[in-house]
Amino acid sequence: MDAMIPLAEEKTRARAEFWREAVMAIDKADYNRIVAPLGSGCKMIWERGRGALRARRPYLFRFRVEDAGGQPVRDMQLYMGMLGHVAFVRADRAVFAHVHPSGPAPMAALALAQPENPHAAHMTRSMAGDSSLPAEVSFPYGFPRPGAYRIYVQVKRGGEIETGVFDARVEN
Ligand SMILES: [Cu+2]
Repeated sequence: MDAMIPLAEEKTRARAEFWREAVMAIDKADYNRIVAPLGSGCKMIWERGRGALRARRPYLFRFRVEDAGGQPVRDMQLYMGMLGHVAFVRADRAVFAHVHPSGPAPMAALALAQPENPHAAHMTRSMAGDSSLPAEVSFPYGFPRPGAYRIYVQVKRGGEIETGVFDARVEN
């Protein structure tokens, strides 16, 4: 029984090390990543453009969802009434911003929001397969201060919520 105690401690320590490394791997920021893997071979591309990101400037963050063959996906769905949701989180958690897409809602979204629309049934049927929602979503945002940020972009496709994760270094 006594011999079991150090062994158990050792195992606990090994497990703690493992989790610490796993968390560090996830937490490690990659400021060059503009392609985030999604399910079933699809990917989300951050159309970041060149140039540094600076604090207190307005930006439009654009993300495109492609299938395994590099084509825009055709099965985007509204998620809680939106084409997407994004969270900008500063590494020290001092900033957390939940942002929604800008601009007018796409036509399909408007049609679905009005049940009395005579085309609603038709629209619903067409959305099951080839949705007419765009495979690109953009969000207006300005970082309030410099620092390291992580960007979580959520979209819905084929009934599944998918999240693309990106990192941004914001300069003064
Ligand atoms: Cu939202």
